[in-house]
Amino acid sequence: MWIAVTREVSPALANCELSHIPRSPIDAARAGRQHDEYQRALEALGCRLIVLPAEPLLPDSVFVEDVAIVLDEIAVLTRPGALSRRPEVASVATVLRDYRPVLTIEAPGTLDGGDVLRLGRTLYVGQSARSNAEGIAQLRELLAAYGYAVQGVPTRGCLHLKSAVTQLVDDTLLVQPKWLDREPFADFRIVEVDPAEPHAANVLRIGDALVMPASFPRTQQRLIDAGFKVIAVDVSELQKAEGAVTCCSLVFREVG
Ligand code: CIR
Repeated sequence: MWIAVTREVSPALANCELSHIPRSPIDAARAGRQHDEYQRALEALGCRLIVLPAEPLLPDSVFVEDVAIVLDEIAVLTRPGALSRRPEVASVATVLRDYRPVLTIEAPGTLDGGDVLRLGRTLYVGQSARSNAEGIAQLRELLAAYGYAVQGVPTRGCLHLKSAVTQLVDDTLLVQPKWLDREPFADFRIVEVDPAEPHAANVLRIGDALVMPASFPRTQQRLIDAGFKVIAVDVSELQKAEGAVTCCSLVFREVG
């Protein structure tokens, strides 16, 4: 029912891009074991995995979410905001072409998939340091023909829009209120992260389950209390690279 594209952790992970957290030593082998656990969680939730081999020269390449947006009808290859990440796109494109017609964001546009939150037929896109106005305008133009609206959303103090907000269920979002304004999401019910866990807003919804980092027990408890099924995975080494759970996969429906 679901396909999840992932990529093995690069042995060069410690040389990753970092924007909002300090650099600390990263054990790439441990990150790889945690990534395995993450992949097993996705499989247990019914995903068929397509695993790309590690890219020794591309430190951030495990974070495949940033290089494409996959919708039911189409996939859009991004042009990542960080120069070091642009060579990650081609190999993911090769996989996606088997499943969707593929469109591309072109220079001077930049866009990171981590900035794109699809809620129904609207794609909310973070106006972040990674996704520029030209990239967002191109996405709007590409997707209009497929009946999707694209709305830019200001973010502050975080890497991507999905650092600050992800979807829990159709009408409910998990939000870090310090990093974005609620106004664009006024029609949704909001669950806030626990204030002691500022990075906890990034959860990966697969069917009726939520995959989230094990390092946010307070927010996890809030979600359990609200009736959600939560699968917690230890991704601590990937978090040191400013990654979390949505960024490590491209999950989409197997259609046709
Ligand atoms: C970067 O700065 O690009 C990586 N170190 C982390 C990317 C995480 N991506 C995501 O959350 N979508």
